[in-house]
Amino acid sequence: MKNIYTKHLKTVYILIVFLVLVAVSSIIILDENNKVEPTFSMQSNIVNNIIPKPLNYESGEGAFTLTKNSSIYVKGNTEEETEEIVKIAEFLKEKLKPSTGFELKIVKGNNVPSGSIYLTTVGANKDKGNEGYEVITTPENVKIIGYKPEGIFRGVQTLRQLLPSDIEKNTVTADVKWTIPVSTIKDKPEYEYRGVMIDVARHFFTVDEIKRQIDLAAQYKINKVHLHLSDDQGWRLEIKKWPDLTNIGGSTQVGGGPGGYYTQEQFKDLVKYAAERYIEIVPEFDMPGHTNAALASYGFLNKDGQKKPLYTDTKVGFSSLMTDDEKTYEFIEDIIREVSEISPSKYIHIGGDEADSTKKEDYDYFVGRVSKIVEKYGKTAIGWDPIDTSSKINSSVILQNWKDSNEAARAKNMKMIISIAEKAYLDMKYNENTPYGLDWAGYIPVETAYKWDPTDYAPKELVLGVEAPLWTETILNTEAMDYMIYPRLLGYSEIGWTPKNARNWDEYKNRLKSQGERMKNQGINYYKDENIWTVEKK
Ligand code: TNX
Repeated sequence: MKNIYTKHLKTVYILIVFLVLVAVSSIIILDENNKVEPTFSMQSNIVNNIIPKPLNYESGEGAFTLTKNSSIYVKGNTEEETEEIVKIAEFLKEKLKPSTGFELKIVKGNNVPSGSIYLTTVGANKDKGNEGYEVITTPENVKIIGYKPEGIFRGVQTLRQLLPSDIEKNTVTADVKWTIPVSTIKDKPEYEYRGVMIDVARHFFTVDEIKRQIDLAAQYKINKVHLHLSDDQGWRLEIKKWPDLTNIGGSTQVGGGPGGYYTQEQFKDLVKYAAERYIEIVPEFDMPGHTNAALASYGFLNKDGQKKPLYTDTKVGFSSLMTDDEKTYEFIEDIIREVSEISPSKYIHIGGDEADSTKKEDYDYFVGRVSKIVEKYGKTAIGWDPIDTSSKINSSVILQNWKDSNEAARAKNMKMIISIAEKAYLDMKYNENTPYGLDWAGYIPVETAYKWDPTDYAPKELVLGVEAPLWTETILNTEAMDYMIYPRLLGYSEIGWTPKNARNWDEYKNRLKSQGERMKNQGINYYKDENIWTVEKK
């Protein structure tokens, strides 16, 4: 009797477990295909899926619904600030339009009716800093408040992620209810410099291709896009005084393709596009090594007065500017002057890496002198290590640390941008099957890319922020670029934004998983890591 009873119990137990499993997996699959209307529990899930993870959030009951009758209200502390916020409202409106089909009205004022979004700096606390914000959602309104418009812009990126992932589709999706869960998010970044670098020298990418990357990175609150504008294989920015830099030096790329360059007008257009997304373009001219494209453009830069042949291979370390010739410094000053006139960034990156054909004492003198030219034009110089080892370099220069060797920078109290190759190089393959990229610094799976902190490499007070560089020796098109950048950039953005003690891989993994649908809707060719997107792998 007792035995039969136990047997029964077991069967019932197994049946229950089975039913629960079926129910759970069907929810997950429906969620993946986005076929179900969000329920409240899934909406609060949305609050928990934001990347980079906000500092603080509380979810409540109910939801705000965006409809075609919603408006975006804006109000700044001054008329000028209001105008700036109007531009952010226009950005938001344009982001919401393709999938909702709504032509949201933008209204100046604070008499916000129910059903509307309100963007404001009025009454914001200074301790939010330039990029901090709050997104306060009630069933009636969504209010984004920042101390500066920049903070509102960062908050707008959070708002996008609070809406169902269909919001990122570029065609009208009529059957979706555009809800935002009731919640209060208070947020601000850990580090002020959160960058991505694109090497447009090894392979050239058009203005539109770079704009697309800027727009995609902005949603994850990246605020610097560093352009590597010159290297052995190409010079990519028009310099009016020295037109052959682009006519000759810009005429090729790795593998011998046609290359290309940005005119100063195009560069200004890029800068403006980035600034509308509160992203600063950081221009780099790599020197004294990595300069063959310049040496091939002008004979006077060479000892024998002869132009070097153009170079389309990938090996490095063979080229050097003449560090003991005044013509070199006049030439560099022309470049710095022209760039500082069209680049509002406070930084100019002067390279300084792998100058294997420059004697150490010449290198030290050269980088010191060039950093002074940068200062003369009101800018701060950034350089790759070993720039910090020059006795002519002090804490007015920023080190971009790509090797784990920053003792000199520490000793001099130099600020650092952490870009350690083994963790942060977007051109490193994910694993042996990755169709693009290099592996000299090892493979960087999505997990490795996430599991580090800048303070593993430098004392916190010296860390300006983090940057993930994409070198493009093997990157020929947007498809490959997307694949290497995404999804790793989401992790880097979070490392720069979210404090170390609030980050955890197991929890991040779930948020990353839910971002897959958004990236897909945006047409990003992201790497679908099997450890994260298991359901899609049927
Ligand atoms: C090293 S990182 C370089 C680049 C290459 C890259 C390839 C650095 C400052 N220099 O010139 O493109 O490796 O991963």
